[in-house]
Amino acid sequence: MTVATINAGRLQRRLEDFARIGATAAGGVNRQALSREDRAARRLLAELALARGFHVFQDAMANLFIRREGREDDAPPLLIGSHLDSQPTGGRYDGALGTLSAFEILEALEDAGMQTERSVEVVAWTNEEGSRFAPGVMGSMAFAGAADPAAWRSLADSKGASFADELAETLAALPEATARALGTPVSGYIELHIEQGPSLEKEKLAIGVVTGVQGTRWLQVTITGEAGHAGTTALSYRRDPMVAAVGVLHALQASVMPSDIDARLTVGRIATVPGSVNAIPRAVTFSLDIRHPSAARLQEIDAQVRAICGEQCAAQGCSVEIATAFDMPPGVFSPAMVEVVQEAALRLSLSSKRMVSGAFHDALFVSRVAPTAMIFVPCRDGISHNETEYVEPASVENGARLLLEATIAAANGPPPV
Ligand code: HGY
Ligand code: MN
Ligand code: MN
Repeated sequence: MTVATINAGRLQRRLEDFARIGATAAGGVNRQALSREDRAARRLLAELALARGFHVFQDAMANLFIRREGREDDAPPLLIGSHLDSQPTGGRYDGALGTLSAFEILEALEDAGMQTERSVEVVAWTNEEGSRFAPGVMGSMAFAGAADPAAWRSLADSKGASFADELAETLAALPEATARALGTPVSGYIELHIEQGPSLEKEKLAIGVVTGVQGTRWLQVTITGEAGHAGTTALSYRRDPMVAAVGVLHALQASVMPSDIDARLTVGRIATVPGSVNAIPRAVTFSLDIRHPSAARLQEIDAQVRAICGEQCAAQGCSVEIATAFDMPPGVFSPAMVEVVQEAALRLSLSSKRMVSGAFHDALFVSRVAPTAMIFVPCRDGISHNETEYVEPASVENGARLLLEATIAAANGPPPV
């Protein structure tokens, strides 16, 4: 047995190989959950795993698991990984870095002939992004028993594709994967991910030791007025939902983030019905992604949204409906598993700081059923959910080296509680 080390060149090539699946002209990826491109990436990973003699499993949510046996074969494995699905104009590192680095850990252990006490499994979670089918983190949420997948069967994407059909096709596309029960126990989970923010790069730090994730809530707002002729309907006769929507968005943008440095409010989608140039719309719908490290503040912002919608819609003679499409309270990771990551970073002399994640991750739901921690590495200018997302090769290597060191520590000896 030799000392396991990361093969940085192999990992970089893997990142490039996977970036070609769903590649966009601007250098990013469009590999949305349960799409043909997502299935192609899952197939490539499964084939790489089978070629190394690892076992491949998938559960009813198509979460994909790759297992390398440990000495205590029947003990719950240590789980490492992330996701392979992307935003429609996503970057080549969001999710893929953590998933492919985790696979590199299995290969490094195999190359060194190093056996761990507990088995180590790589996971690629289904639909982390939630962009094609909301909510996000579907696979890990179902794995943690925090949602019943049956509730999602009637979902369809913006083109009418059925979630149930796409899930079935994804499962059928990997006959080599052994079926496994949803929520099979694990001894712990460590996820490597890009920070998707600027702080590590600005502070010239190699690593973020992530202690938790802020809360996220997605609201779908529908404002209904009265359709009418664009040319003949004077102001006094209008009940224009777009005027109400503009009033709501202006009031929210002018108050929520300017008054609270930790608050985030984003309007990612807006649409009108019927969407005709020369018809006053009957209805306007828009999405709101609100986030805060404090659950209480998240609730206050939600209440502020509802109050402002009520005022602006009443002023325009419109009605409003607000649906909650996703509600993920803030979460804190296991101090013991965070300490495993922190001590590994110190052993490797990697500069680090502890931090809370602004983005949500699968780790948040997995932390409800197993001791969990995350590792962040810097990305250029903190840019993500953008085709120009980039990670320096040195940061890729730092992240993978730390994931290997933490994996060996967490897979041997008593599992962190
Ligand atoms: O939206 C998020 O926070 C995650 O990156 N999908
Ligand atoms: Mn991600
Ligand atoms: Mn993302």
